[in-house]
Amino acid sequence: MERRCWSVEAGIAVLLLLAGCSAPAPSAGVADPQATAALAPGGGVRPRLKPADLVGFRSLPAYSEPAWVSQDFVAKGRLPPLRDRLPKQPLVVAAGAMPDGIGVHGDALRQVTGGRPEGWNTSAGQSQGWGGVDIGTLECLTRTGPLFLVRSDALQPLPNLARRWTWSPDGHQLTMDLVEGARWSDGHPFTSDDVMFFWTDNVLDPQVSPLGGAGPDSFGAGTTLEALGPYTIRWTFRQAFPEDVLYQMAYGKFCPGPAHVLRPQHPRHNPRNSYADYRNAFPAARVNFPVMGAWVATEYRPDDIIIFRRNPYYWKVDAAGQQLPYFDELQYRLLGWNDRDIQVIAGTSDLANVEVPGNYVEVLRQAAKPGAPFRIAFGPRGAAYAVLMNLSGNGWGEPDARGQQVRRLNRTLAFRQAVSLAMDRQALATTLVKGPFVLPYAGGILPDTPFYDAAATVQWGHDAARARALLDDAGIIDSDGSGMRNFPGGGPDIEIVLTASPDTATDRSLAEGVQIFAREIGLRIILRFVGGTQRDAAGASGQFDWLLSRNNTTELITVVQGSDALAPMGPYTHAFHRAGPGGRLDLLPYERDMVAAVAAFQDSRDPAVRRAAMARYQRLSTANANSIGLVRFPGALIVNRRIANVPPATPIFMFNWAEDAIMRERLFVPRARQGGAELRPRTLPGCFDCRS
Ligand code: BQZ
Repeated sequence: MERRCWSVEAGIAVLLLLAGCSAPAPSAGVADPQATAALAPGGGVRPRLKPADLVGFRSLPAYSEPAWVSQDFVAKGRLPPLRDRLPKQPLVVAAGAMPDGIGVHGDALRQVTGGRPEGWNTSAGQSQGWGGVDIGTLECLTRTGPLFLVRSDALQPLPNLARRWTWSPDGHQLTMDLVEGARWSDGHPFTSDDVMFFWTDNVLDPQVSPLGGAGPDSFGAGTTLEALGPYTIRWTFRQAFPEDVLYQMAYGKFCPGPAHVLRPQHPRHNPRNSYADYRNAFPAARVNFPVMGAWVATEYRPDDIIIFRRNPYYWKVDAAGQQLPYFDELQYRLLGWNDRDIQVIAGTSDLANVEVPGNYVEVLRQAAKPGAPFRIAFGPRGAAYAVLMNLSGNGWGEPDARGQQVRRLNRTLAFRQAVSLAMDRQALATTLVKGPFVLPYAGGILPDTPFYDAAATVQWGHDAARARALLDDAGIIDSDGSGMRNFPGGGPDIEIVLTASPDTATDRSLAEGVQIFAREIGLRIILRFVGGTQRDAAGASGQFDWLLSRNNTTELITVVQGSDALAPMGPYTHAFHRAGPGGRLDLLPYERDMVAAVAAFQDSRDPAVRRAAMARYQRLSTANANSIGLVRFPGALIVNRRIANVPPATPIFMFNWAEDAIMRERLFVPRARQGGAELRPRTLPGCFDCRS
């Protein structure tokens, strides 16, 4: 799958060249990562690896850890020897895929997030503050972030907590072997009990909604899961060979939490607790919460910082047997999203996804300065904004009378088409940043995916006059002379609430732009700005008329991962059309056809059939203005130049965010450049529940 990064962005390349920051000169000791990857013509990365070139499982003759761990902990009997902390066959991160080769232990990876941790119980939906915080602590059955490096003919999720899997001859059962001997960061064994607790008491429990939105239908309607032993699980599917389900078992959807800590708080096992008690039982202040990830939160200062220290039981090593991660410490300063870019520019942070177009020119200008502490690489246009109209007509989100009238409009084809025609996407793009970064977005799957079909994509363009005519013909008129259109049947002036996040300039500017262009066709839009998790909650519970949404999930850019979110495949899977209180989905005819197209895609293993199914989906989605696409743009990863092993031109978002795609456990700082960044040197996580 050739990823088109730069050719289209010739303009950007020109700008980069103008800014003279195509590839800042590498500093001593750090190989120029650009030089170590086969670049596709026109820049970007030519995926040339197979999954086995990235990770594998085997035992090695010898293992090693940072010397201070052996001296201060193992030698003093405070920790078992490394070999007893590792699985029989640990996950080995292959050297061949390490741009700068085998690394060295030490130092701190410094990051910033604009989010705030709610707590550690992601199984019950708590966010850890985004920005890659949870990606650093969670591990999932499979892994997909690094797949941007994998050849399309070898594309499949990487093994992770599930180290291998086999399909039954009829394809209705998938047996998975878990990593035998892996342990949580408190030393407790990881087994199928953790997987089954996550499945039974979280994914399947209607009172729990795990972070990432996994639900009973996320793995195919009617799917069951059982444990065959402490290290073997078996899935049973109605459909034969639903191979894409392996993508669903990666980050966001199947990252089990520690059952030995969570179960005692779950109402099914502790009747004294309510579901709210269960969700909130592990606030951010309760540090040392057991994880399977590379780092454990050991210190939390609200609105200031979360300090993480290396997980002494981390079950991954490099090809030389060094226990990963290389970094002994991970720091997350709790600031604003804009600070994330600024801190990397200033050299006081190491990594950021530059995703606010308004910052691009300044970041490029800074990157071009001689001695700039960071390097920059733009990826494909994986970010896109759209207006999602709530399409439920039977009560999802319990709308009031006005809200119900808005739903009726949203479910009217002419109304959606008119709103789409009213949007001047080029003007919206230019308000975000001048230059060729931001392009109009038609809605549907993104042009940078291999399943994109331009001929099947209906571009609505900008035509306010035609939009007004469509509304007039549909009887959506100004019936009281107020100058604004009224709800049909002589109702009051139409008022529609657009829910958006105040977190970035992009969200604010696009929301205001939508309001202006809607007014031009006589529609009054009221803006409601609600922050990160609140906005996510409004979205998940259907309490919105219209939602301004950035594609934070992978289905529009990969299709294979999260395809269940492309259309309302189940009563509770879709972002803007879920079942009402009765549990029934009131699909519109074109939605039923979209569901059929996605099902045809999921059910087939034939590339031609899958491409045709996606073309049908794309035509239905864009012709019916299923979502009102606005703009799409590339993001850029900026990395401090002291950091080694970052693959060149890593997309900030594709199969997962860059924080996963770059495999942070294998990032390192060459010995000669280490020093002084750690806040809690030579310390390890403490016990979680010292009281018990
Ligand atoms: C990346 C990401 C890692 C969530 C979040 C945030 C939440 C959404 C989305 C992105 C942030 C960063 O995105 O913007 O660059 O670091 O965290 O998780 O937007 O509000 O709910 O889906 O991932």
